Amino acid sequence: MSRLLCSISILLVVTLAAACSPHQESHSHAQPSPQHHAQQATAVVDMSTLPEGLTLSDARIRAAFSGATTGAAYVTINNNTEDDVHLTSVSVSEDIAMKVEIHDMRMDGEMMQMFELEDGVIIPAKSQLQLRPGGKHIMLMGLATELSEGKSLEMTLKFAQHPAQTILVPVVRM
Ligand SMILES: [Cu+2]
Repeated sequence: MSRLLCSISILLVVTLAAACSPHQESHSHAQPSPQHHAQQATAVVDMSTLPEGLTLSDARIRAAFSGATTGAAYVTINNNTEDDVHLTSVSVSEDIAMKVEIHDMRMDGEMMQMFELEDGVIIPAKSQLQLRPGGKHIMLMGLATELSEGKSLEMTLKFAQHPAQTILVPVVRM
C-alpha cells in the first residue's frame, strides 16, 4: 500500500516538475541572476582583504521607534597591526539612510552634544576603537527604512589605506 502511494507521489512530482519547468530553464541555469550573486557576496562580513590583525566585531544598529528619522550604529575596530588605521567614512545604501556621519560626544554646559568627526577617526597601532553608546558612534541620518529589531542592514566602512569593508549589521534592541 505504502509502496503504491509512494510511486503515485513520485509520478505526481515528476509530472508537476515537467509542467512547471520554464521554457528557458537551461538558459537561466547557465546565467545565474547577478543580483542574487551580489547579495550573497556581501551577506557575510568579508574581511579577507584587510591585513591580518585588523578586524571588525560587535557591529550593531540600535532599534528605533517607527517614524524615527535618525539612528545609531556601533562597531568595534581592533587594530592589532603595527600601523595606525584611518577610518575615513561610513556609508549605507540610500534605501537605508540619506547620509551617514561619524559622531563624537562632548559636554556643552550641562548638555551632552553630538558633533561630526569630518575627518573620520584614527585607530592607533595596537589599539581598539569601540564605537559605542555614549561615545563615538555612527549616525544614520534621514532614515529611509525602519530600524526594527531582527533586521540586518549592510554598512560599508571606508579606510584610508585599506579596502572598504561591507558588513551585515543586525538591528538590536539596546
Ligand atoms: Cu550622533
